[in-house]
Amino acid sequence: MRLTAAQALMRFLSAQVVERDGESRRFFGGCFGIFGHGNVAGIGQALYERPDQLRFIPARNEQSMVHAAVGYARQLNRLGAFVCTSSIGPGATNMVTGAALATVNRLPVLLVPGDVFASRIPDPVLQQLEVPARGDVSVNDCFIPVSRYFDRIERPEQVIPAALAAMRTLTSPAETGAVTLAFPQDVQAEAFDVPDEFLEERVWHVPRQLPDAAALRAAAAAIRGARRPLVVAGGGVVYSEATEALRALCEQTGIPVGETQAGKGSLPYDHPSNLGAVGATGTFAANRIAAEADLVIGIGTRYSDFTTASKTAFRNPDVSFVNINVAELDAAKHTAIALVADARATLEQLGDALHGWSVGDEYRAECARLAGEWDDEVTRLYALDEAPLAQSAVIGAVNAAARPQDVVVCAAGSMPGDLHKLWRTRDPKGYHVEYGYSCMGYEISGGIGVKLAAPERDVYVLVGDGSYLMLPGELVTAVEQDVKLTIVLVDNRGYASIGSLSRSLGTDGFGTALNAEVDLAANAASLGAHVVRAESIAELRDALEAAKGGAGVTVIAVATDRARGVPSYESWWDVPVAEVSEAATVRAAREEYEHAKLAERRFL
Ligand SMILES: Cc1ncc(C[n+]2csc(CCOP(=O)(O)OP(=O)(O)O)c2C)c(N)n1
Ligand SMILES: [Mg+2]
Repeated sequence: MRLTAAQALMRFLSAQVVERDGESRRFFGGCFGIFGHGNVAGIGQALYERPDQLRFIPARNEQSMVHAAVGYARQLNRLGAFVCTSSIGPGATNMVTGAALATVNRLPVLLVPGDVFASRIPDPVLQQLEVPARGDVSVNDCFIPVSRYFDRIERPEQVIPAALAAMRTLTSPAETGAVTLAFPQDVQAEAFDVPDEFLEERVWHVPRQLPDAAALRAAAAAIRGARRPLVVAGGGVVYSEATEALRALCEQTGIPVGETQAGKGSLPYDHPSNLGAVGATGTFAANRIAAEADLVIGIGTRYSDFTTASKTAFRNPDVSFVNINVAELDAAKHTAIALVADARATLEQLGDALHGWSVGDEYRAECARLAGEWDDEVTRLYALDEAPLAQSAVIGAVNAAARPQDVVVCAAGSMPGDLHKLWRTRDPKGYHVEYGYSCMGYEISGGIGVKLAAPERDVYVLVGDGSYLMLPGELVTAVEQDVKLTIVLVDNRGYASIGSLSRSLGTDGFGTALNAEVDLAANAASLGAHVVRAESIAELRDALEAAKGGAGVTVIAVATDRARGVPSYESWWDVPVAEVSEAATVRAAREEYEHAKLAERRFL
């Protein structure tokens, strides 16, 4: 069949199916896009001609449309994705941040930026970068380090290998992330004879890789020999749908769990084995157990510096690691016994291998007691309700309003750390904080993606004033597409998180306050949201209740107290302090810093 390269790619993408455990679904939920001269006549034409093939959703900013695609993929445990199409030049480079976010978080998105003429005849086309020493470079080369697969489709028939490689990467649990197919604007519109088989439905099986038998035996022996083991549950537990298997293993063995940001929800918050968040934004329960753990079992975790409290969380001099991860890169971290394998399949096998073994009763009781004490602390922080409002009370009100299956979405500022500690997660897909890239501006668009993936869940977006100002424009997309969102805009007049970090480093919050009279709620209203201003917890509760029954986009604006943050609980984060300074505050902070750094480990 004779099709343009763009038509062939879009037809192919709409026919891709993903299957795991015998359940299959169409892989692409649709295509976000903004047209320009680099894609309007190619991909734009293909989508226009066959609107039934792939749902097209016009966006307002290319970065935020990638965030929406990421939100979608994460909500579906990477068994679904969106295509994002942009023009060349700024439209394309606007997607680079989104690509980095997807790749860092190991979440699939397919980016199709336009590219300059392959023929090179009109060079330089509007928005073309000219590199004196290279004819084959365009701004799209910026995608290379942030993509798990990159190709530039220089001839129409090259669509075939590029599309197949893209799908292989996107559906690979170990390799997934951003895939970029840079598509020169002339090639998009050129035709070629497309083999029928290329356009037929194609099923991509997502495997559950089993661990190496010797590594599994070694891991089981290490666990049997441990007295104070701790599971660190990361995003891989959730993506693999291993939460039930984890619960079964914890109940069988008594091993407690600390959760990373992406792994929060691995166990219900009130499970006696759940110590809550671990690391720099961890609970005292998880951090005390981590400090003395003799064996850390990392499951589906990248061990980011927040998880390890910059390698100070695990202080037992004899601590060792067992890692279960589909990615070899992660499995090998901290000189671990590496099980390069699917989390669920491995937990099931470990359950058998640990038959008859459990931790001591004293350790089990100590963990359950700490988990209970932590929950009391959450209750205390939720109950603070004097004005100006504490952020913890806002979290408490949203948590009380949300049903177990509803989803909270957040990404940057002081809110992610507070949510990590305080959100009571009751469903594995109820907590969605993007903290691999912690990208300000992710929140609203990420929320759109979540809602598109899970229309049956209500989505609560918590966004700071700083994050809101970065990318409010996608509110318009939510309004236009009638995507129901409840957005709580937490206005503390500036970058509270970085302000307190700055004060802790001796620099007095320099450059972090918002010093202009601006009305963000009015801004949200002008973009089509239904806006409510809440000045007390009672008003916030009423607004949340009213939003439940309503449709469309509700923005609830609350002013909070910048000075009243949730403390950190027996943890540390490595942020370097100036070695020399005229300020005594900086010198004091440096002294403390040098002392704290002594606790950093290498796990060799
Ligand atoms: C795109 C981007 N730029 C800068 C940062 C660094 N940063 C992290 S949090 C933050 C401030 C966030 O402000 P706000 O959304 O108001 O939340 P608050 O800290 O006040 O809770 C900044 C600047 C970032 N994470 N992302
Ligand atoms: Mg703020």
